[in-house]
Amino acid sequence: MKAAPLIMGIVNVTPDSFSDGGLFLDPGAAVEHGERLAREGAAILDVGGESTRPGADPVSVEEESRRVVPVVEGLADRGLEVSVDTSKVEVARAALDAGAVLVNDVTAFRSAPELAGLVAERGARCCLMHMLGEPRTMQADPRYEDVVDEVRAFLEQRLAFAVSEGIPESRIWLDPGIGFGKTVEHNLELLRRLPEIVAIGPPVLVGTSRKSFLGKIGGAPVSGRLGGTIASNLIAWERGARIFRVHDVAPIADALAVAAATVGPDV
Ligand code: HH2
Repeated sequence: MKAAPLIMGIVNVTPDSFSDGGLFLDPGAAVEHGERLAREGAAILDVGGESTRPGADPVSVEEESRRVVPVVEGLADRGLEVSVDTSKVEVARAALDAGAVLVNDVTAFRSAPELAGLVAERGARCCLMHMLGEPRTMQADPRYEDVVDEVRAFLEQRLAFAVSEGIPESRIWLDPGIGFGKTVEHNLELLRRLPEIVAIGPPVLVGTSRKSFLGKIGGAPVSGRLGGTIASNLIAWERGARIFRVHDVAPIADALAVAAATVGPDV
């Protein structure tokens, strides 16, 4: 039986995120935004202090912690479930201390393998994502023999690593990493053949929200990609994804409720 769709609302505390950079740099504004997303239907709020867009500049541990920790604390204090979008052990530790329950690492513990031990020790959950290369260069000229086979093999290997470090499989989500070292065709192939990723076992998260492949297909600027975001999330639901990382929670919660009522949870 399929589980119900679960929405992860994005709270970017950064000056340079690709679609909402600078909007929620003030901790109070970020907490208020997260509360709004929760009211709109987000089950978990993903707080990030470093942009992963192509070409983004790296951020120091001190700066990332300064951005993220007060926001994690503010949201957790209000009884909301919080995830921290980081690849750094020190930032993750501070965020877990502040009340985060999940570490969303876009490097799947490759940047800092010891992060897996921390997640295990704290009994936290994690999301392991596929990325080809690193954010600075990942969109230069991504190539695969077969993108789905390679992403699946990577996720299986990272899942095995996480489990070997002591994280129970039941606490792990997997993510094909839409837009991370992928052309438009690679992203579409991953969505089309998502059941092959779902077959690995753990719940699958997808993050298509406002991403550039949607603009390349439909011609929409970042501010006009809600339609493409909805379409891609509904396709992903129908093909087995269970967690949806999005900026615009209300319309996507509504769309997913209709999709789930139509095809699921039993189909
Ligand atoms: N996408 C982004 C950031 N983190 N994490 C997961 N698990 N999956 C994703 O697809 C994903 C992610 C990029 O989106 P955004 O946070 O809006 O932008 P930026 O990285 O520029 O802050």
